[in-house]
Amino acid sequence: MMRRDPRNPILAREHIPAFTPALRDVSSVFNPGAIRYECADLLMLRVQTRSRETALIPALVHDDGTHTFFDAVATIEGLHEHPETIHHIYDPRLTRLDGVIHMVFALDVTDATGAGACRLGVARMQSPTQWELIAIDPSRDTRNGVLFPRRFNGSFLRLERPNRHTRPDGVATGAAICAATSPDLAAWNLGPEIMAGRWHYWDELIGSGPPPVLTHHGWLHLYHGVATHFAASNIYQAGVCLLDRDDPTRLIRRGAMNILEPRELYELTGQVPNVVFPSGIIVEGIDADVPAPDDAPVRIYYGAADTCVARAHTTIRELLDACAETGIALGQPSQ
Ligand code: BMA
Repeated sequence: MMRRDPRNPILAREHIPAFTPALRDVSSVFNPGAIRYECADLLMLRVQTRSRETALIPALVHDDGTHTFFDAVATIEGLHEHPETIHHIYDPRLTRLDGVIHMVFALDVTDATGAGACRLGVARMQSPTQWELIAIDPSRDTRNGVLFPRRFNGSFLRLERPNRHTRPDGVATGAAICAATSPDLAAWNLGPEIMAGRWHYWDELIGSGPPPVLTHHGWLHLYHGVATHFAASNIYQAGVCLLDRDDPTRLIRRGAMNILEPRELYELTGQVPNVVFPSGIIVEGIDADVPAPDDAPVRIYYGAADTCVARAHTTIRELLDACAETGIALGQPSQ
């Protein structure tokens, strides 16, 4: 149902140009945001250097599978006016809103009290390498933010995954995808929980993947799930659900199975082993905010083992079918 691209991994560390000395011989490139732009797929890559700092680097993946870079890393004007200390910026997710590409991204910060936290920021594209910060929301520790491509009842809508649990190593994490609304893309009011992790199954911890895609049946939403019950390491997989067309805070269906799991070497081994992390979705032929036909081909970009970028191919119909898949009688995961 998901066909891996024969060219996988389509982007790897050795492809990243050394725009600056720090980008010479980078360690990894993964979890790109993706959107159709000027007859190609625009990816916003998360690149990690050997100092374990991150840079966001835009690239175009052309329809013949080749890629090109711009002449610089992406900069976000206004970022440094944020009062907290920013250490990392990562997990960029791209949405076209009112004709302009917007990026939601996560930031690791140290707040005014000296505590570590994760924030979500929103920026608007001026060019693939130049972005303008709209705001960083300091109100809560949250991540995995994705923006819908339209307003609902006059408000912007995003999905996010508040960090409400503390792992044994002290890192905050979360197990539920929630909705948040905003009048201005700057202040976000946390709304209802849409779905939670399913303990014992493939998606115990969850978070949004790419922004939801409108179909004739509702909003298709890819998410990542983490199975934490393996002794050696967590396993990151991709899954899909369907949200109500008029009220996307309402879950309609959620497949019992993952739709992609680490199996190839480039997914099984790397900086973080056993990771497929969906982060970009492009529906062929659909550029605007109109429902995707059931037979439309879909390209999914994902981070593999936090080391490289891979791609998988499917269709809207196959994703819709996956939302209806059930498990075995005993272990039927509940929504
Ligand atoms: C998550 C994010 C992802 C990453 C995954 C596995 O928390 O940081 O970007 O792929 O962990 O390390």
